[in-house]
Amino acid sequence: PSPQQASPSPISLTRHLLEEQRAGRINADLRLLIEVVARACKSISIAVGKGALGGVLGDAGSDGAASINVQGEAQKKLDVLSNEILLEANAWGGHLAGLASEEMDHSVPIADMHSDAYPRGNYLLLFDPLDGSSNIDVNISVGTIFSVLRCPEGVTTPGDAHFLQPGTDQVAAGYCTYGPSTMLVLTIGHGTHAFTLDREIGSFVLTQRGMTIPEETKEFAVNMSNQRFWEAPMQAYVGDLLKGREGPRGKDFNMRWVASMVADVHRILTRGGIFSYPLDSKCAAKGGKLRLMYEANPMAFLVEQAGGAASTGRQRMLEMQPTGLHQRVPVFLGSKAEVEAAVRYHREHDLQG
Ligand code: P6P
Repeated sequence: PSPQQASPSPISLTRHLLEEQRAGRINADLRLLIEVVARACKSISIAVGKGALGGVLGDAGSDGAASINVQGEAQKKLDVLSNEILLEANAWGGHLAGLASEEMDHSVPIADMHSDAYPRGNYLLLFDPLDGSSNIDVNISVGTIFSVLRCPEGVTTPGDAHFLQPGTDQVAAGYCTYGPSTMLVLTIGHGTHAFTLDREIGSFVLTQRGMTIPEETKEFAVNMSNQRFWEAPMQAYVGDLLKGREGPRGKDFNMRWVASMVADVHRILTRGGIFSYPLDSKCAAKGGKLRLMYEANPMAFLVEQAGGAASTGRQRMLEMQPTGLHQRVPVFLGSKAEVEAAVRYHREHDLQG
């Protein structure tokens, strides 16, 4: 076909980000930071994809002693490897002032990571390097989740407190899901877009511009084995879902639970649904199970940019004022009308006192 008729060439992540920069929606520093994170995710994808052949399955730690992270969870070798890949990739990029990880007790100022030979940037990067890693050993999809905040003016060596900004302050957020295909899903505040890794050329290619979550759904995602530990409003909400069309919701629901947040959220961004990890009596003392800064907030940004909603059950997730780097929160996110229904059960319960 003539050049005019040639099928449009695939849009790489690099080209997409350059177009966003030309449109004034992103600056060069943030564009380059996202490229660095995407490159690190490609390396993690390769490590995850090797499975048992890579010698990186199983628990981290040496001579039988488990390695326990700040969450009190046994680290997998791939948790540690993924964290190291992200640290190394970002140490010299020059776009960051500091970074924080689920796998590290405290945040790390870039200044501490290398000499002043490299320029520091104005961004703070937070990430869960390999979420759902307990699924690695059974070959179920896992993912990397990241969030980008601005470093406060005049702060050259940020500490943990400088990261404690509400989700509405995020300038970018995304995840990379290592599934049948490796996909990067990203927002910079102008829609949520999906890129699929083309392994032959080693580039992420735009495969879904403007992901949109259907307002209504018939699919919910929750770990039902916790039902007896839930608060009353959650018991009532799910109890009514399970009554199906004969119940007050007037329709039958299906259930999915991968127990890998990135996989569950990707399904919801793709076809709708509601994801919930509510308070239960086992995790209530800690505030919930999932972490606010590098799981709930980036996912909430992506979901809202795709027309969905994200709540703690009692307030908009992105408006939560963080009090701790590894703070946990209850999470309801996905199809807007369904999240609003779940919030209604909580509001009505709380009003009854
Ligand atoms: P449960 C994985 O460990 C994780 O942090 C999320 O990815 C996932 O949604 C959740 O915990 C699964 O929790 O209690 O069902 O194993």
